[in-house]
Amino acid sequence: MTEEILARYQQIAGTDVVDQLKQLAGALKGARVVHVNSTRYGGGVAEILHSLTAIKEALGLEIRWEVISGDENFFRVTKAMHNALQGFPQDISESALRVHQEINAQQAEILRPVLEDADFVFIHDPQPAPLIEFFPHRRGKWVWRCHIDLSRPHRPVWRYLRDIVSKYEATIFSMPDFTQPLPNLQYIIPPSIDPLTLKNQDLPQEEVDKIFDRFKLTREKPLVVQVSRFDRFKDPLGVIRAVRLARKFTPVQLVLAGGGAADDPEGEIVLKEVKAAALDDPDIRILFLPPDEHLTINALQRAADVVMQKSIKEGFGLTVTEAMWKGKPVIGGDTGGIRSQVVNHHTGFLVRTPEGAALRIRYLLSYPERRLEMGRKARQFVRDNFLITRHVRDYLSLMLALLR
Ligand code: UPG
Repeated sequence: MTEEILARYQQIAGTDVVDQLKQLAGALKGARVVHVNSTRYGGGVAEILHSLTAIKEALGLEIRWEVISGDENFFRVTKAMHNALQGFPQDISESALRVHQEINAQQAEILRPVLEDADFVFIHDPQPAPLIEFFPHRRGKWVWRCHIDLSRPHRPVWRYLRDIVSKYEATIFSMPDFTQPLPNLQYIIPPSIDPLTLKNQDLPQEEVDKIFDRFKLTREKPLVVQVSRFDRFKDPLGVIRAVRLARKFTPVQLVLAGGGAADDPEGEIVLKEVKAAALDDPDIRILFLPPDEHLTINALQRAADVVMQKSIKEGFGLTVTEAMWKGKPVIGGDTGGIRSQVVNHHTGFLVRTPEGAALRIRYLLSYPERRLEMGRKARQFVRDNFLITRHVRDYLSLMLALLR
């Protein structure tokens, strides 16, 4: 089974790539690796951890994925922290920070048997970051993995988090722009997608076509799609505005598909705002999907003529990578990790405003040949840079470097 999985990756990424992974994993045989984050379903971090743990296991590593739990209050505080770290100033009180510490103290006791003995512990994002404070006698190497755009954090909140993440042996960021003055080793590892999952595997055309009937979409108008959690950083209102501007010149319909994540309590509020903005517009569909609708997302991305990710802040943007892998040029916000994927005018377009996005929608819909050509380049760019095999290689190399 294991060899079978690796052979499938080999077909896509090449023999050399998988051989190198086996060699690196061989040098780490017996090492106990644990990843910790704050949700098992919904959002990019969970998406990555599902694949990362599966492929590392296939390579023979002893790997676990643990999820901390917290109450509503905890996730309200951590979402405010997330917003502040991506540059939206937030007032976070001392008592709110105490909630962050207290829940982590409780979770540390639950996870103690696993974390105390691990050789490598990867803690994802700010929610579980304080766990390290409760392991003064840890024996393994602890690494903090940041998934968000930390280029311009709200200072008071960053100062609080900086004191915590300074205790880790190393930190990982998705782009050089996000690194900060820290006393530990900083690594740059961009995220990735897994080409073998339901979300990204090839689909028969009938499967793609079903989307039109299921969601009552017309085949008469080109389809623009944005897939995202309902989060203001993803600018769903900007997407609606862009499509409305574009359709003054060319017919177009829009699907905004999203779901919630257990660690994101703002989703419902933003969804309401989006529904209010779309009102009863017959050419705008708002889809709130359960977190396991991977095939639906896959089909929607394939059915789209144009995929958008008009974020105003983005750590990386797996939805961009997913669409590019399906041969779609992406119109993406000129920000964060989207810049490392969308090579302007080659694999898509970078935009700053709804007006700019509308112009690019019209362009891509007017020149189908260009759309196909950019889509081909986009797929190749993902194959070369953003597949899970590259991601695992980076993790294995980092672990080996930390052992030296
Ligand atoms: N998704 C679904 N269903 C939905 C909506 C989203 O399955 O209804 C998936 C989507 O296909 C993708 C993931 O959820 O696989 C979303 O990932 P991403 O686009 O990366 O956004 P975030 O959830 O915001 O993830 C955080 C960062 C992001 C970074 C990611 C991994 O904000 O910038 O790429 O972590 O580092």
